[in-house]
Amino acid sequence: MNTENAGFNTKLIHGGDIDDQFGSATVPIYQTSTFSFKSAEEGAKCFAGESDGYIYTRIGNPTINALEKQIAILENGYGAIAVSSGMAAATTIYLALLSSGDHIVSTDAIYGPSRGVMEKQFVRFGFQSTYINTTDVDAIEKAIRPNTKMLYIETPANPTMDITDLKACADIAHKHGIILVVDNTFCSPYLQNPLDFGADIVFHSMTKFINGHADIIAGIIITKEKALYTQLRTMMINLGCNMDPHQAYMVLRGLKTLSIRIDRAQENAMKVAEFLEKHPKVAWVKFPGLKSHPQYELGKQQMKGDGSMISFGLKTGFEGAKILMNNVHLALLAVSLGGIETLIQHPASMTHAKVSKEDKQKAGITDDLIRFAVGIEDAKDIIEDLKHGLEKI
Ligand code: LCS
Repeated sequence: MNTENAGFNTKLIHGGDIDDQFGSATVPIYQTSTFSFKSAEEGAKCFAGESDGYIYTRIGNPTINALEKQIAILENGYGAIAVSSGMAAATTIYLALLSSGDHIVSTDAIYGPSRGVMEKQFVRFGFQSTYINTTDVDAIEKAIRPNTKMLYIETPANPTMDITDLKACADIAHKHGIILVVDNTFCSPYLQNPLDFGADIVFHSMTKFINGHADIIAGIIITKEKALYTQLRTMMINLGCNMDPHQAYMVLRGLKTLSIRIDRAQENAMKVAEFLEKHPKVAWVKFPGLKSHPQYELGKQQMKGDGSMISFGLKTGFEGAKILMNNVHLALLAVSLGGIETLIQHPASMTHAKVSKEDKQKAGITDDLIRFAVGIEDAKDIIEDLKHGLEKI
């Protein structure tokens, strides 16, 4: 079926490849490392890029390719490159597009390792980075240097839930001739399409909403144009951080229910956020659906929904948070997010533990911040669980 003019949900179900050979309703798993050529001439043509036949799974594979095509369609991109994890996506982008002496400007409150790898590992290769609060558009302008090559943002940011203006970032990036990269993990293509606002590259940890079932680690990079696509694909092939065909099959399976999972999770999240905001032991709540969110209006403009991630703090700080985390039973005390189950975690001591105390403070990753990833259970049970845990404080 041609889904070019179809709606998002139809594209989710019918946007991918179909099996012409046997009419299989799902994309088959081509669990192979290599592909045979019909002749020496055909093999030579494949290697010369004159034929688009498959060669070797690190380079390309029909199951992986079906996922790449479908995500590229959902993000309105030119093409997509599937990789082994969200971190593989981030590091492939850094390594493909930055050289020694180049500088990036990035959101300070991003997933800890996306920042840690730059500041602690890639600094050895001469990469320079500045981390700022990207909700402040003027601060972005000020942070750009003559050697800045990339503006890298996460919106909403993990774990502060700060929302950065996509259109303003695209305008700044293009005025300065730099590339805008957006980590779209917290929204998925269902809730936000950064390429439509002018971003050059979008990536996802598909471990989260896109796969959605807490059983796979995976990532994907989507580009607006062919040139960046080719550069990134070449780096992925050479780094060898390709996806496995079985992994791609699992993600294709999870992807089909993306919109109905998110619809339920964000409906639950709204109820949970409202409950928390009214609770006497809760000091503050940050959720894009609450009018109290500092970038509420911006969120409504660039996101198609509020998502299901909530940050909040207790009046009793980290001591209270520990009691809460030790006394919830439905919510799993676990990192990750975007799955069908509700998770609770403490970023300052878990996902962002390796960010220095001073940088955490500056980025708003305070000691009292609890991150709550709302799942698709019944809202009343999630709220009951929180109520019970909060009573113990
Ligand atoms: N980007 C964001 C926004 C993330 O939240 C994560 C993982 C990654 C990239 C990396 O993806 P991965 O390699 O794990 O597929 N976030 C995690 C989190 O918040 N808790 O556990 C993992």
